[in-house]
Amino acid sequence: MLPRDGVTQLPPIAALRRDFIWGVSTSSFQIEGATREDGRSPSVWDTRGQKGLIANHDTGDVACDHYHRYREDIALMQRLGLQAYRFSVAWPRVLPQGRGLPNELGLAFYDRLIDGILAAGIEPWLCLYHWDLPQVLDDLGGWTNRDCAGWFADYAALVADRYGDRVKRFATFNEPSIFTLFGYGFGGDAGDTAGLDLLHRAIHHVNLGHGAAVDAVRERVPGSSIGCIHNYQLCRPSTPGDAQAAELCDAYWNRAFPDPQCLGSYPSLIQAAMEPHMQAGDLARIQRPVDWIGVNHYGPTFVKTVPGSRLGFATGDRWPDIPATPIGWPIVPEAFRDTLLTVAKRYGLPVYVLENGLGGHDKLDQSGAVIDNERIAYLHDYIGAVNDAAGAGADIRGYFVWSLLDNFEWDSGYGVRFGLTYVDYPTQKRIPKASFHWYRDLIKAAGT
Ligand code: IFM
Repeated sequence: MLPRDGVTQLPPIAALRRDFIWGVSTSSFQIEGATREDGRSPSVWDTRGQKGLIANHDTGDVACDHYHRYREDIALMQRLGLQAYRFSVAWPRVLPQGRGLPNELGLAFYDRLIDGILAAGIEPWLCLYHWDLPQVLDDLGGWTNRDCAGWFADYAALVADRYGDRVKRFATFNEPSIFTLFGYGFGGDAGDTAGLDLLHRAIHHVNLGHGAAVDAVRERVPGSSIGCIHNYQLCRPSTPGDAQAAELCDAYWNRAFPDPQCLGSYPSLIQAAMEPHMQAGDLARIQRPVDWIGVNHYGPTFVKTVPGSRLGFATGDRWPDIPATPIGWPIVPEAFRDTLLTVAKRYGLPVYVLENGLGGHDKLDQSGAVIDNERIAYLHDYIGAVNDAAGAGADIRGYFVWSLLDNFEWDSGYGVRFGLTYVDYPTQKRIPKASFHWYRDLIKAAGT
């Protein structure tokens, strides 16, 4: 690790391709706000907020007000010198009933956004689903309902038809294992077969939705480049006795989606559990040709056995002496290198790192600046790990920081900040942090 103060050095990047892409990622619900404007309907995350389930009773109602301030945010991207920007479309904004009649006002927002991104010389990467399922569809069972795969494909077709003249990079899902595991997996008791059933149904239907959306986009967008974005963290047992739990966690967390999507089979540890939900031909429906695999990575997942729980495992303590971010996520750059090598070898696809970053509790100092050296040190070491993996033969083609802005960090609300840019929520003022300038310098030095 680099010293924690006054970090200015850039990481080694000599092993990266000459056409390596530098970007940042965001998602609709986390930044847009305007949740009740222009015909948008509630998503499951609006419902969670209304139920008071988010820390500090936060909601996504305003978030970063990106819906109104997107021009300012594109100017930030330009200042960074980005080559690419990943955002997601809010399904409930463009299809308020989840299916059926499109909402022109919602569609027009993404026209303006995409046109602005392109005018800034930045390539738009469009993710179809970053967790904001329309509530109306959840009321029908959401991903536990097999029909949801078809609803998703129809939504993908609408998006591809509308933006495919300008957008060529499409991701189907962001981190399917996270929203299924945290939505249906963790919690509950052993013997809760109904709960487990919902998890397995959701996993399978998301996979079916992926395959159908790949076809829908491919058919409509000539020259499209399509993938799915996986949260892939090597699973480590918290203690030697947790080895089996770590293996099972790996099957659910890391492999339940890319294995069927890219290799045509479920991991052997969960195969039997998936079978009751599968119909003849499903694996072929899921394994549609993709162009790349997206990896989001933060640190290894430590796993403990939890006897009596629904899955039998949960996230556990990290090993002693492993440093952590301010929100307690382990910092192990070598595990990132190993993850990238594992993914590149296992799936044989070009890899894009589509999220990586550090969450903290950044504050303005007396001069009104945010000197986030800890984030810079983290990014330095993790980008160094990308370089190491590339040097060891992994075909890695791009790296996107999570995130452009501080934003709505799901159940943690606004209390956790991942941005290169500080957002002063009461005024919505954007203040580039030290890491913003550091990343800009890196992109400049890379000169791709
Ligand atoms: O904020 C999230 C993002 O939405 C998905 N990946 C992890 C990030 C940090 O928790």
